[in-house]
Amino acid sequence: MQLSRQTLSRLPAGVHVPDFDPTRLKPGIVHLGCGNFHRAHQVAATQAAIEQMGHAGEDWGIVSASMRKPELAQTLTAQDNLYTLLTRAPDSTQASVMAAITQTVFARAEGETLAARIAAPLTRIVTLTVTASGYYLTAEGRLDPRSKAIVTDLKASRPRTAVGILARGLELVRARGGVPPVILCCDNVNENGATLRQAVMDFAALRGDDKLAAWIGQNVQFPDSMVDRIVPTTTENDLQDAKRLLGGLDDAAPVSAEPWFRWIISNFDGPRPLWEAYEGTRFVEDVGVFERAKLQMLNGAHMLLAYAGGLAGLDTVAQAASDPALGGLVERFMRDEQTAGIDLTSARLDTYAEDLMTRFRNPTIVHEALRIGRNGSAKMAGRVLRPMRENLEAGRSVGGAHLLIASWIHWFTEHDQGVPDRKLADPRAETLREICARTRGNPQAKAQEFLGMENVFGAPLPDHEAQVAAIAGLLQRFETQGVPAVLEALANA
Ligand code: CS2
Repeated sequence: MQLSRQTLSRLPAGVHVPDFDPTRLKPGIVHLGCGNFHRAHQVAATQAAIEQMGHAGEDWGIVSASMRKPELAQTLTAQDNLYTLLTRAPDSTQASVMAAITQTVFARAEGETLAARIAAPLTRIVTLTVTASGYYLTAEGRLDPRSKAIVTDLKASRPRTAVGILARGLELVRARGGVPPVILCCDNVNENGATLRQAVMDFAALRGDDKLAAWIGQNVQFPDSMVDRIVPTTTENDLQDAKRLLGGLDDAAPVSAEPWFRWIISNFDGPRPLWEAYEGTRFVEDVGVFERAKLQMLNGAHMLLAYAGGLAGLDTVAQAASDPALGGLVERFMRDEQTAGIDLTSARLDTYAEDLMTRFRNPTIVHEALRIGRNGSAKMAGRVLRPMRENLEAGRSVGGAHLLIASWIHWFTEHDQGVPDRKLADPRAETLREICARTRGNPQAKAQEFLGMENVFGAPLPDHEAQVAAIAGLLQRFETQGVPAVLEALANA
């Protein structure tokens, strides 16, 4: 038997079930990017808010759009948009049934309907988790007018990209003379609210509608937010655990997450759910410092764990962070390099670093290197290059950043050499493949060309040639000594 509204009453004690009637929810939120992260983050906080708000909570159901996976929309629809959130601590798992989603749709098929939904008067907030690469930004954080998806969307009558769908939805609001919804970006992007606003304005302007661009700039709120919870892909083990905990009911779409949860949102005007009901949510004046700490220390360290770890055969974050050599290097990188420019006391930075290492090592969270490693070219600028640049300008060492970048490049070298499992999931895969083919056997030229990609690395780094040489040196050592031996040597240096 399947998890559904009908079978909700059969759930065993110990499972957290929604404390409201899901059929009474009206859609006040439209969400773009119905992935696991959304289902373990915004949905959980919205559910807690609905429970806390009584009658008023009924205004905050979520229409959630899957950007890439039609089957996810079907699966969730078949179980009345219910699913299990498995919160996994090292020694226990809590199952909670999530019921705040009222409808799941597939964005590609419904671009125009979705835009109309965004413009509907009931919709007060639009949230997004489409990943950093889903915005098609340059290294400077502007909409990349040369990216294929944007070029296509600009000509299309039905928008498919998040930015295109938002521009169209806001165009409809403006035409109707309505109050625009608040657009709340929940992705790991620097100054994510302001960046998204600019990207949507750029999209409108590129379509030739400068008036719409200006109207968006003046009338639509795009608060910044920092989101933090580690959420891996669903595994066979999750399906089995969900079934066991649900007393034998099948859930085809459970999500696992760590207990840690943070959502820091900059204050905005207008109605909203009482998200603070979910512990870890806070509204503040300025999200900047939290965002930098998270992007640099967590996401930056994740990239090093993913690339260097994956190359060394440590396929999950927990394995990589528990490896004495790599774990030590990552911790050093996080504390010595990735704290650059973060305006927090050293005591707070220390605690955050310590918490992060513990979270990374949580053995019940199976977070794959291959997955975190995706779309590196879109993640490099905000997470790695920004602190690296500041460290170089201040004369501090950047050995961890060199190792991270060299590992990323070596990933593509091994792909070029036909090593299995070195997939090239990246929006700039074609260019990266061409560079590798062109510079085969020449680490110096390869490092030079990679670092020369201005849409990834930005303007030349301080003392650029020295950075290229350091990275080329590592590439050479990877070839001759193998990655594990290089990590070992660096850790003991
Ligand atoms: C990860 C993030 O895949 C990635 O880029 O670094 O998804 C990370 O797990 C979350 O941002 C944690 O909050």
